[in-house]
Amino acid sequence: MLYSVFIFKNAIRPVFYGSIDSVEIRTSSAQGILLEGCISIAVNNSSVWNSRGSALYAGNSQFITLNFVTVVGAGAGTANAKDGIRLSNTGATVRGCISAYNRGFGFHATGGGGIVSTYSCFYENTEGNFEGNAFSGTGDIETNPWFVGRNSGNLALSAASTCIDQGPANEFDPDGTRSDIGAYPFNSNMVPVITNYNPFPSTMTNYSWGDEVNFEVFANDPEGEELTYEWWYRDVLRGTSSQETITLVGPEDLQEVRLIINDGGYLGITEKVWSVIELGVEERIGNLPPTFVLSRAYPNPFNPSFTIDLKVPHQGNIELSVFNVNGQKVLEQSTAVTAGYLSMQIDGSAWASGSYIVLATLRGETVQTRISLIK
Ligand SMILES: [Ca+2]
Ligand SMILES: [Ca+2]
Repeated sequence: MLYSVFIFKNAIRPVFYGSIDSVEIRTSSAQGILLEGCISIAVNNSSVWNSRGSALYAGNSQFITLNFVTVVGAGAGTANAKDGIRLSNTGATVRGCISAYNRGFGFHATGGGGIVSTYSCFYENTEGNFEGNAFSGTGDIETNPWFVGRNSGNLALSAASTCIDQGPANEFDPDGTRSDIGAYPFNSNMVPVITNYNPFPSTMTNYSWGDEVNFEVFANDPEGEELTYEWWYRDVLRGTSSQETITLVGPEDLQEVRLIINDGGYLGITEKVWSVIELGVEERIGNLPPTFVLSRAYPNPFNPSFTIDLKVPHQGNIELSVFNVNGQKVLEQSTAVTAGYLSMQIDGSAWASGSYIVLATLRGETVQTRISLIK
């Protein structure tokens, strides 16, 4: 979020011509956008919310164009009347703009000739919507723009907004309808809906490295648009249909398989993520692993005790220790073992909620895992 935009004629590198595109200014301590002594500046698809001064001020400039600009809450944090759009000795075009809930006027022009706004929305400005040489013109409305979150600075239009499809004709609109008034067009495109998926649940706990897993999703689009699919695993695109077989590989103990479903329309994406947690090594019954392995710690989170599964290549003593996140040792024990697979249950009932690191050492080989206690 930007603080403010100031363009002055006496700046070190003056900008007299140009455009300000898609800027969002939130809680500026002065004017949100201040244009002074410019020749020709366009402000496009931009918004100012809760500026302490006027949201958009232009003075002593030849020509300012405001296209699809939303200004809300000017005069925030002050008792002074501050306007949404304030022009002084400046020619201007105002079209497709929203000026609402400002402490002063919605549109206030002094000096120069009359300026007529078009296809714009003015609403709930404390002093009034128009003042001085500012006048309402073709297509203007004075009804509630129904922002998604006026108090949080989310100035997107909600489905109830009267600004939808009321902007200038023959302008770009992302969902292909008539343009909407304001900086943020309403998205009438409904995203794809997932009706079923495999594996279920999407938090996967009982899989091992090397497993081939069949992923599958059933989805449709409310408007019936054709869907495309992208399966991503370990930053690689694995497939583009509604199902994909993916071989899980190590060594991280937390991985994600991510599916992106796209209807091809404006913001028409639904994502689905499978989390692969605490993968064990591949089980091969009858073949002991050549190294000491901690294959699983479960349940995770646990309360009050959990179990670790170990694969032990030779006999010896397992030195087990558990640390909390502050590095303090909360458990230490030594257990004589023989070669094979074994499980050890660990009691954490005396511990505080939090993450713990479990270390097990056998003949100088240390394995570890992380586990959480939630009380
Ligand atoms: Ca529209
Ligand atoms: Ca759709």
